[in-house]
Amino acid sequence: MSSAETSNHEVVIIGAGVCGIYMLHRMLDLGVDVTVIEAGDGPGGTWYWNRYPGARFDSESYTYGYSFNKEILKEWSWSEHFAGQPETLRYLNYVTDKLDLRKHMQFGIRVDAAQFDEATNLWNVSLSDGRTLTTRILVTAIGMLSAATMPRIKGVEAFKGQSFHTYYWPQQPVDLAGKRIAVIGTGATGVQVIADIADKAGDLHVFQRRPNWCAPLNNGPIDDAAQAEIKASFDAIFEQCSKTPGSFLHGPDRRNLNEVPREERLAFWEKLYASRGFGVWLGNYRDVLVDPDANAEYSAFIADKIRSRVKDPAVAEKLIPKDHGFGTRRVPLETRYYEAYNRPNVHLVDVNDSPIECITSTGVRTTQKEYDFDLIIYATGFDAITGAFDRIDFTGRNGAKLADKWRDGPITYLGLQTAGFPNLFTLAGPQGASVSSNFPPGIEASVNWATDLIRYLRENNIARVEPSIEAEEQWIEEIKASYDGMLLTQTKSWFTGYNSNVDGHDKLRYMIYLGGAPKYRERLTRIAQTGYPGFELSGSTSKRRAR
Ligand code: NA7
Repeated sequence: MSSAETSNHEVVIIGAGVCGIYMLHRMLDLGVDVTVIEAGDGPGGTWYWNRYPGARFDSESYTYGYSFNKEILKEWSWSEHFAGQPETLRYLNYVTDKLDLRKHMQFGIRVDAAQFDEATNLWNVSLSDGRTLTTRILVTAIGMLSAATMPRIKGVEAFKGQSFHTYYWPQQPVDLAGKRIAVIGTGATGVQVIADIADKAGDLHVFQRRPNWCAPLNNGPIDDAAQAEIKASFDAIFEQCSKTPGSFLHGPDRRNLNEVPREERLAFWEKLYASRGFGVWLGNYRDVLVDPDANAEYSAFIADKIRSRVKDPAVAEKLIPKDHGFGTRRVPLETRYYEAYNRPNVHLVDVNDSPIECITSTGVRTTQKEYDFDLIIYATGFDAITGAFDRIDFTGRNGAKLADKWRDGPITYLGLQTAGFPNLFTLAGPQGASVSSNFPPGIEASVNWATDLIRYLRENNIARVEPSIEAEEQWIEEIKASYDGMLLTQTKSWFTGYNSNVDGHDKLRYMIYLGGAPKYRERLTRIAQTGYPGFELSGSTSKRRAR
């Protein structure tokens, strides 16, 4: 196809990650003319890009696979309780081929801009290869952590050695053996990288601004007996996930901390600390994430765990967060992270004591010292949830820009649509429940809902759907109410819209729905069953169809 050519579709999906793959499958089932535009050279999204050592998910593997296809559940065998990135990427490629989706995906192409044409009720989608697509429905499946952010440190370009953000870890092997390596950033990503490369690097310097509360992943291989049990229990596994607020296997203990005798709760916490996955965060007494005293007591328990694992008491104290309580930011799950600091080749640099002045051609200069490195790894996070939207120039009705509308924080209805941008489905975007839950179950609910609405539009020859301003206002109030009392709203993190490397992201933003996945799903079902209240359905496609 020549670069100036335009092709028409009924649905265009941006992104071939976990969400885009499932949405494509549902659209093909519906008999829709659909194409997927993907920036990577293959499917996988998050799992295509994040190839850094140690990358793996913190959801139990068997809850991370799609639940919708029994044959896939039977055929695919996860090798570990928490699979690493290469395995997850293989899985997503396997699903893509199993469902024969690849031929509907266009790789290595970015969507630069999308403009809604009110005369035709179509979106014009401008691609990085110069082509334009037109489509009635535009679906974003662009990832919530896909807009990587580099630190605002002078001299990043000056470094002559190898350096990259973890999101852009090269596809070719990176030689770490014996190398002098810097890692900047100690979020969930930094923690995974550090733990994984500590015994490979010659010298590893970790530049830490704020420590996080980390806890053991307690990963392990899945043996044949466990595999058979998992495969026989998928109904129960997904049923359990459907009941918990975050769609994980782990839901809160319904008691408050003080209702349980101290010895019993200490024994319970020991059990949580030794158990797999997010139980240590999400399986706790219900008041730990809302009551400052309960949170302080649990944080003290975890702090002691860190002290017991790090030999140098001064280093241990540096690794214990003092500015926020356990679980009020995303809890990195780790494998021997704290033990890495017991190695003679691993050094913690607290940038609060010695701020980084600049990156030099040979390394990093702090106010106290100059370091030489062969490799600098930036584990500095993402312009989370809305960053990927800001990188596409969306223009809705009356020339309105999405970036302007969302400048001070996202505004949506249900996290699925936004007024003024008809037929734009923001799956896995801000203010839905998928961003605050185990991702695949979260997106399955949103994709199924969007599919039902698209079917409804087609069956009724309706040209346009968008939420009313009133529905949006009401949803924002609900989102705000869901933040009420949550300790995480008092902490700066990507959950609450903070990023020191992005202009304007220095105050609380209402990025995610915190009311829990079951309540959110109920809401979606009710709206679909009652004719989509809060949405304005207008225009007719019947003439177009009759032609
Ligand atoms: P995060 O959790 O946002 O972590 C980014 C880290 O980078 C964090 O420790 C930041 O410190 C640090 N950072 C950012 N800028 C700087 C500068 N300028 N100097 C020093 N340190 C800096 O991103 P991740 O990729 O780790 O995790 C994102 C999600 O991916 C994760 O939650 C999982 O769901 C998967 P700060 O804490 O802001 O002081």
